[in-house]
Amino acid sequence: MALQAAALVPSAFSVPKEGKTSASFKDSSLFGVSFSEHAKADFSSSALRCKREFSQRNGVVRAQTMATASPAVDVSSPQGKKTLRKGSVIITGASSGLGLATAKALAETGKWHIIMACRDFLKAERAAKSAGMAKENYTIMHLDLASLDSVRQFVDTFRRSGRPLDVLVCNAAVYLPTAKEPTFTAEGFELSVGTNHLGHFLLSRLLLDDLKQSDYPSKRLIIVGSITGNTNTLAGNVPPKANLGDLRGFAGGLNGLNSSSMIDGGDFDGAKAYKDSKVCNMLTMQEFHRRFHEETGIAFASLYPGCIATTGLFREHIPLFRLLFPPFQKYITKGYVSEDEAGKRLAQVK
Ligand code: NDP
Ligand code: PMR
Repeated sequence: MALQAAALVPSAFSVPKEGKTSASFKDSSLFGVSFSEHAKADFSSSALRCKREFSQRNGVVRAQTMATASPAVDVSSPQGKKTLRKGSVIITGASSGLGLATAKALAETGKWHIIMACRDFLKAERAAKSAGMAKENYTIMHLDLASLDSVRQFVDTFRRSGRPLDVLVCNAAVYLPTAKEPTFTAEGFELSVGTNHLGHFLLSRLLLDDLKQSDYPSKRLIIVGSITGNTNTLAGNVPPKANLGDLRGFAGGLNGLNSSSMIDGGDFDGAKAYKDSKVCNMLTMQEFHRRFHEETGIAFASLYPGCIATTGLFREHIPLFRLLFPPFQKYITKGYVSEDEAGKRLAQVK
């Protein structure tokens, strides 16, 4: 049965409703497919809990935690009023585009500490500075979503920082529409699905425990989706259309060796791989919400921010596309939004 992206999420922010997904899900795997031993090994939350308990017994974490481990609501303010501590939010891919604009918008409120999870430390530092973000409002931590080891290391580093986690924003992505041949992540998955979906899937799964422990009034996990993955929209019907098929490529490991590099088992198409990865992002939030919302109190959602036609996402596209795409979206589809506006939208739903 073909798994189409139709009617999965509305094109604006929404908390997904339960029970709308037609794919079948199993406990230790996503979409009923065990995608790799690498990923599976770390999905055991009990192992993680052991690790954490171990590191907490070592004074290092405690020492670093002192300043930040205060409860979300502080009742001991001088005026005896209830005050809320700063929220703590991780944003992946905060070194440019939407991620940076969101980080900036949140920093400007003075109510958030932003952990910018980026693959290029220097670029992120420069970006934060040029966005005018005050130093005390952000921390940059290395994360390369194209390596599951890096995802695990990031989670360890984050935990050692002693900061609580109140909101996770999975924003980073790559789009490779002109690639003739597939490229691969460190573990050998096709790069767009590997980065946009599998990297974020592992990150979300590992950080679920941390989010769960947050005492912040609203704890959230947001993934940035895309209208182009929704086949119930005009934009989603521009070929190549997202389609996960019967997941046979996924089942084979997306490695392009003994299996296809595409989820549905077809020939490689970079634009389709991106759209498929966004469908996976949106489905993941629906399924997380169904499985974990009641037990954890975390709100899981995906958001389509509008068409931010000027970002680095289109860096691999042909020059003519990059020239015409912004005016096309501004004046013809009217789907265009600026980076600033999209950042404010995402910051509002954090
Ligand atoms: P950008 O290219 O500006 O931002 C993408 C970010 O992802 C960059 O910071 C990039 O890092 C980071 N990134 C890429 N690969 C990795 C990796 N392996 N590990 C860690 N970080 C990585 O694009 P946008 O701001 O447009 O995209 C942000 C999100 O918005 C994406 O999820 C995209 O799918 C979504 N979106 C965008 C739309 C648009 O019109 N632009 C429309 C709908 C959704 P670096 O700076 O180092 O390259
Ligand atoms: Mg699309 C009718 C509205 C509409 C909207 C809101 C978008 C958003 N697009 C629309 C229509 C069309 N687009 C039409 C009619 C065409 C044919 C001319 C068209 C084409 C097109 C291309 C070639 N559009 C694109 C591409 C891309 O390479 C972009 C893409 O698919 O990236 C994955 C894209 C986009 N159009 C959008 C948005 C938001 C994108 C970027 C999607 C994303 O970043 O996730």
